Amino acid sequence: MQASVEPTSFSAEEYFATQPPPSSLEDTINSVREFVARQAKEGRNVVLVTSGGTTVPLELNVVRFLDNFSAGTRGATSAEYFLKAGYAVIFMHRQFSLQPFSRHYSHSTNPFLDFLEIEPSNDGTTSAPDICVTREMRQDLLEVLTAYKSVQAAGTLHTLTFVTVNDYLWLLRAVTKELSVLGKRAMYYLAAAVSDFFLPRQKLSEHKIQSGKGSLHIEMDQVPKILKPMVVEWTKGEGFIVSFKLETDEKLLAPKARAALERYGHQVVIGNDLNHRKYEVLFVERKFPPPASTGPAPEPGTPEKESPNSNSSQFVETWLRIPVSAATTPNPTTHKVKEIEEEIVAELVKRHVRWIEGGR
Ligand code: 9Z3
Repeated sequence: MQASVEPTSFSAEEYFATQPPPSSLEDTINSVREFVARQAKEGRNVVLVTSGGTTVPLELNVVRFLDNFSAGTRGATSAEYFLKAGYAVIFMHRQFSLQPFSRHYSHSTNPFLDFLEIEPSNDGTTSAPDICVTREMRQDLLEVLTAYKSVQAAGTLHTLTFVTVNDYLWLLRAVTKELSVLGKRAMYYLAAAVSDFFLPRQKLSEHKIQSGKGSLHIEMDQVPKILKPMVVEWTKGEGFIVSFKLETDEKLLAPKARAALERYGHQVVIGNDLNHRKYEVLFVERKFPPPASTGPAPEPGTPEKESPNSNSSQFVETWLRIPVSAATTPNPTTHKVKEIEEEIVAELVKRHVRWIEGGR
């Protein structure tokens, strides 16, 4: 095989045969196996939530890298609502991106030091002063802390970390295979923003790319489309798989989401426009029963365009919206904004129940 010479597009199989796994993969697999076995024994459904953006290093000793946009809000927020709905959650996220519960006190938007105050000891002794939470923040913190502690006590959240797109792909395959033992009771919620391009290990410069030669030209290869093997091989068609489609041109959302669904054969694509993602998303699902396939599956690496067979009458498209004001202005009584993830998760839980019961 010539894959290490000039590969231009990898199948998933070629990718895993030529790119090295992260060094901690074995330990991760063991921890996931144990988590899944415990949840199965305790009768919980499990959802894998992926979250945050992947990087593509340009050098082996990394100084520069390409990044995909995502703060991790969608994934971290959704994970909380899945936990609230009784799911156990495997939260696979980009290192340092937002996490369930602690996301409420992100250092940039709501630094926790700002709602702590020092109370001098008033018992006349020289004992150390106390640290208190300000009155305005007390109720809010109590709610978040209570939910966090109860999830910790129940042991229903398992957190994994990735940085590069290579870490992500290896982890996704390994975790999916472990989770697939639950069959239909497993859900896969793929909210991470994953690079479409990467530099294979064989093409990576070992040391920092030098600037002496003027402009920089890099040719990247296409990341393999892993949804198809995920549906067919890793989960054997049993898992309930939800992917996200991110666009900046809203006109492309529906056709691209339909094309992804048709091409990979999973259950739901949620389309979101970068600038409106906090208050509207588009659910795209196949009508049931699905029409007979009219052609062979495309070759790996084929661009994801709408096929001539694709027509919108094969799909159900539903906009899920919350008022912009509710998503951006805190409610005066609760001091909270409405989060669209609450609605997204509620809709998916209903569909997952139907999926488990053997409906569509
Ligand atoms: C998403 O579309 C997520 O909803 C966002 C969340 C990345 C927009 P934030 O974390 O952002 O709230 O800041 N994720 C999927 C993006 C993606 O890479 N999709 C692939 C594509 O569009 C398909 S799997 O081609």
